[in-house]
Amino acid sequence: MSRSISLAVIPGDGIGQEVVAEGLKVLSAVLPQDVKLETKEYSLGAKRWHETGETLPDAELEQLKAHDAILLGAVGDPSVPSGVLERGLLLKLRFAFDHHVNLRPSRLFPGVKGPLAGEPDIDFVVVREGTEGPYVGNGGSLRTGTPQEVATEVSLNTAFGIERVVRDAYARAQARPRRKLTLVHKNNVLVHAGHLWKNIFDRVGEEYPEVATDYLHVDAATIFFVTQPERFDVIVTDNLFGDILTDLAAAVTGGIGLAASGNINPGGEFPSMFEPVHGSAPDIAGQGKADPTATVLSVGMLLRHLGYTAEAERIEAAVAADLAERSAARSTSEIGDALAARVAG
Ligand code: GGG
Repeated sequence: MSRSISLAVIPGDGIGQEVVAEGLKVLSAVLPQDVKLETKEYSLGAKRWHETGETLPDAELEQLKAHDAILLGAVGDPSVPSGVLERGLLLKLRFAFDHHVNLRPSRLFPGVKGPLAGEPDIDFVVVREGTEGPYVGNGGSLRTGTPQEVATEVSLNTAFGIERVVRDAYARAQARPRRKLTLVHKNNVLVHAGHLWKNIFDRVGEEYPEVATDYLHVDAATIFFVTQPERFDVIVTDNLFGDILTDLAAAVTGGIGLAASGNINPGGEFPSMFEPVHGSAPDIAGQGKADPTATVLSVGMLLRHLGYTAEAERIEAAVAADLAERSAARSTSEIGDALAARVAG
């Protein structure tokens, strides 16, 4: 039986171009001969916006729907007003394709020197809600440009949206050896949204008696990420808290250059999208300094999502081996070459 993958590629801005090239290199190297890989690159991001004023036209959104998955690099550029590309491209994709499960694994690979003493055993996954919270764009400003200016950014939390991501997180926790799920919110202050999250978390938990649960306020969670990261297994949280916590998680597991993510549409109605957690890093763009490992691990997540489990495991093993042996600084393409050689060999 011949198999095929139709992949949409959005390198985007800054280092996105460089790291995606390495991700594709490793993808081509890991796929068996009988798998036909078809990629289509979409030229979206700062350059396109400057040329046409477009961020993600509906026609391209429609074309993207036809792919099995999307690989995205990074979005954002200092020459474009803040928010134009993030909202008009990255969030538009997440919302249009109902990527309500934003999956962000964090693991301290053996040999990686993180900032924490004693090389703690860090291996957890943050299930970040991806389509609600304060990211929905429900806000505006009044009396703009005057000393009396008022701005609102209202957090949207629906029972439907919370329940589906909480259910996803329970299922993931149930499937992992430690079977532990932590809800992170701030329900002592954000009482309306926080209690809705907690009530749903507790109710759904009754269906998962084997999953041990706990609750942390987000500020306490930041402390435990640094002082006791090994206590976490699966974390479920809202869009904003998840965005911030996963950067902290990256910092304690070797840096943002190693942090992979998947924007999952669990029902498969739309293509899921995989991207490094990091942004476009314009300060180092074009210099071959970016670490492509986060993108390569995101390619691994993509393959796992599409059912190529053995290939995903080969990528994870190649990254683990590469990280364990790292000594001298290498360029973006040297790291990509090394990982491609490992997965192929
Ligand atoms: N790699 C994707 C990227 O460029 N992320 C930057 C960003 O603005 N992220 C916001 C978010 O993940 O919600």
